[in-house]
Amino acid sequence: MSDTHTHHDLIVVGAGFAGMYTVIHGVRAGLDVLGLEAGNDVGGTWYWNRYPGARCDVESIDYSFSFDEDLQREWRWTERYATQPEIHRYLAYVADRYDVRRSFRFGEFVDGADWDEDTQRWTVRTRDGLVASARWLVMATGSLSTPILPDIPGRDSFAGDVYQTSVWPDEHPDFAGQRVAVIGTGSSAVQSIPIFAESADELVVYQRTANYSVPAFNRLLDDAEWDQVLERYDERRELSWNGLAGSPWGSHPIPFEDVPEDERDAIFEEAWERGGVLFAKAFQGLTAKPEINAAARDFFERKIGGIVQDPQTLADLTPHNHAIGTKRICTDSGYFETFNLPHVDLVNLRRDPIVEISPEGIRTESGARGFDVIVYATGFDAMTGSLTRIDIRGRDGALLRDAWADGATTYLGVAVPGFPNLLVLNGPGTPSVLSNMALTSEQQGDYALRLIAYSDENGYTSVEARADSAHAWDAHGAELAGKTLFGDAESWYTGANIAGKARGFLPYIGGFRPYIDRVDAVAAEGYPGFVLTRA
Ligand code: NA7
Repeated sequence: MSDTHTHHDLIVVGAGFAGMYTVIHGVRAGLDVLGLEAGNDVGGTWYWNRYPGARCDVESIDYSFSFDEDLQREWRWTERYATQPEIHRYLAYVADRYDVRRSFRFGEFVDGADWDEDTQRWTVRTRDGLVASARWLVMATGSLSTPILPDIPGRDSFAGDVYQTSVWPDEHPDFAGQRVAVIGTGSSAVQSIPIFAESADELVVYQRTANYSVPAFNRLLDDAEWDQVLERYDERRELSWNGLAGSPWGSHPIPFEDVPEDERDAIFEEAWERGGVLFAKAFQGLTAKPEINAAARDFFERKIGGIVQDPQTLADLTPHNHAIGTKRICTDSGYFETFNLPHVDLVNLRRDPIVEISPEGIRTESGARGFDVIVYATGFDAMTGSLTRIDIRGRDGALLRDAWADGATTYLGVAVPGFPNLLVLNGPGTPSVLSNMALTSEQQGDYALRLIAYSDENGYTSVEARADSAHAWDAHGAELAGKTLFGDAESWYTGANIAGKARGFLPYIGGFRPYIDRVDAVAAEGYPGFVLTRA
C-alpha cells in the first residue's frame, strides 16, 4: 500500500499486548481506530522473538489479558511458563475473537509522525508510504523491540551463518554438526543456549557479564491444577492488580532482620523453588538493602556451586558486577548444567576480550576460534529505542529524539511535554518492565483511552503534559530508584547497554499498584499537570 491518506480519531502503533488492548477498547468506545504494525501479524515481542527456548518469565496464567472473564476461562494454558509459540497462538486467538486485525495494517513500519498545531492532528507515515492522520497517537511500540548488534571490528565479514535471537527466522536452523558461537548471556541467551547445545557439535558462549539465573521449575499444567486455577482466578487477579509487580506473589511476610540467621536459607529455598525472577521477592528489600542482597547472592552462589563442575567455569559464571535482581534475573531450564557438557565452552570476555570477527570466526586476545554460526543475543535499545528511532515531531517541529537526548522525560510515563495528544504505553516512567506486561498493558491502554474520552467529552482538542509536572515525575522516579541498588548495575534499565545513551533509571520503581493509585488520582482530579486546550 502506498500514499493512502486516511483520517481517524486514533492511530495505535504496535500490535503487541498494549496495542491490541487499546485497539479493542478504542473501537468499543466508538473511536475510529487505525492500527499500524511493522510485523506481519499481531504479537509484538512474541511475534519477533522466536528463538528456540523463548518463553515468558511470568507464569502463563498471569501473563494474559484479564479484561474478559470468558476469554480467561476459555483459553487453556498448557505449561507454567508459556513458550513463544503458545503466547503467539494466544494473541492470534485474541485477535480473532475481537476482530483486531480488521483495524490493523500489517507490514507497516512507522518512521515518522508530525503534530500539526493548526489542525490539532498527528500525521503518521510508514516506510512504505502509507500516510494517515488522527487526533490521537498512541505508541504501543514495546520496551524491548529495537534490537542491537555489538560494534565489533570485522562483524560483518563473518562468512558463516549469522542469527539474532530477537529477529529469528520462521524456519529454525538446524545446528547439528555445526560449530556455534553465542555472544551475550542475558535472558535470550540463557533460554536458548541449553537448546543450541542439544544439537550443535561445539558451542562457545562469549560472556561479557555473568548473570544471575534461577531455574524456572517449569511444568505442564494438568487438568487438576487447571481446575484449581479456574476456581481461584479472581482471587489471583485481584492479588496481581494490587501487588507491586502485577503477579500474585509477594515477599516473605517477616522482615529479613527479624528472621534468625539459621532460618533464612529455608526462606531463600522456598523462593528459589518458586522459580526464576520470583527469587528476587524472597525478602522485602532484597534489591534495596545490601545485607539482604548479600545473603541472597551467597545463597545463589552456593546453588550454582553445586551445579557447575569446573572451578574456573564456575568462577567465570559467578556474577561479580551487579547485585542480584538489579538486572532482571533470568529464568532458565538447565542453563548452568549446560556448561558441564564436554562440547560447551565459556569465554569470559572480561579476561579475554574479543579483538575481531573474521570470515572464519571470532578472535579474542588469547587466540582465534572457527565457527559455522554466530548467534547474537545482545539485547535491545530498551524502553526508548522504539520511539527515538522514529521521527516524531511535536510542537514547533521538535523531535522526540532530541527532547530525550539528555534522558527520557515523561509525565506519569504516558505523556511528554511538547508532544500534545501523544500517549506512550509501557514507556519510561512506567513500572511495566518491572511488572507483568499483560496487566500493565491493560492499565496503560485504559489510561490512554480514559484521557481521550475525558478530553472529547469536555471539548478539548489537545492535551499536553506540562514541563514542570514531567520534571516532578522524573524526579520522583529518580528519588525512588536512588533508594535501591538498581542504579549501580550497568543494565538496560539505566541505558548503560547503549554507548552514548543518557543514563538514568528508566522504569518507575514504585510498584504497579502504587503507580496505578498515583495516576488514577491525577485522572480523578481532572488531569492536573496537563494543559488541556480547546482550539
Ligand atoms: P539483555 O538482557 O540486554 O542481554 C544482552 C546480553 O548481550 C548481555 O549479556 C550483554 O552483556 C551482552 N552484550 C551486549 N553487547 C555485547 C558486546 N558488545 N559483547 C559481548 N556481549 C554483549 O537482552 P536479552 O534479549 O537477553 O533479554 C532482554 C530482556 O528480555 C530481559 O531482561 C527480560 O526482561 C526479557 P552485558 O550484561 O551488557 O555486559
